[in-house]
Amino acid sequence: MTMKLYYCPQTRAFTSLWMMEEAGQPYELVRVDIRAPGHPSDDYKKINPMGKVAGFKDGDGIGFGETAAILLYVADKFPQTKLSPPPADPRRGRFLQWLMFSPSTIEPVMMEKRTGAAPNSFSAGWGDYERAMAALEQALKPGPYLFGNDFTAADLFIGSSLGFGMRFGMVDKRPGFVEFAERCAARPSFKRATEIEAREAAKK
Ligand SMILES: N[C@@H](CCC(=O)N[C@@H](CS)C(=O)NCC(=O)O)C(=O)O
Repeated sequence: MTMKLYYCPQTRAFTSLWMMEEAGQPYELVRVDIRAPGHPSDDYKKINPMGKVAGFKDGDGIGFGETAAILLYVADKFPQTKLSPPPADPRRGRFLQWLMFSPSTIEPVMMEKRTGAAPNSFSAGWGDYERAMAALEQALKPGPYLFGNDFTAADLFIGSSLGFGMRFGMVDKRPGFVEFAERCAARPSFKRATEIEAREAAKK
């Protein structure tokens, strides 16, 4: 039952690649060229109905996309990795909240910052940039990770999003964000994923 990660270098699929390296379980990397004419193909849309990367398929299971879903699937499938608090754990709900925070809130506020769109904190699901960043900064303060010493998939996703956002000027380099992103990126799994990414990018 091979796990397949549908991946394209230099995209958001890096977060899922990092997760696979962090989980340390066998998987196959399947290249998807998002810039190829004809992408997304009907075949690929059977994996991820949106046609985006990353995509994921576990053996004969139904394919799916969305980074948060991939991270949660892998973390729950391998409880020994302790990358997700189990369902009965009192931290589970808060873990899920932070796991969803990148797509639900960080991404929209980064776009708000980049485009200069007028915020409407009360009505917009993501609030606004200042509100979201203040909540995140507060949550990261006790450290070293969101749940103390326990590194979870939520740290990985937020570390990845903050690293990306700060690199491209869509997130301010607040000291707490810089330290957190660096701490996450110091993990051996990040180094392995970065090496795979460099190798894959060179094949283009
Ligand atoms: N919410 C999605 C976003 C995925 C996404 O936007 N992927 C981009 C690359 S960074 C993509 O596949 N673009 C090509 C396309 O839209 O066809 C996730 O987190 O997985």
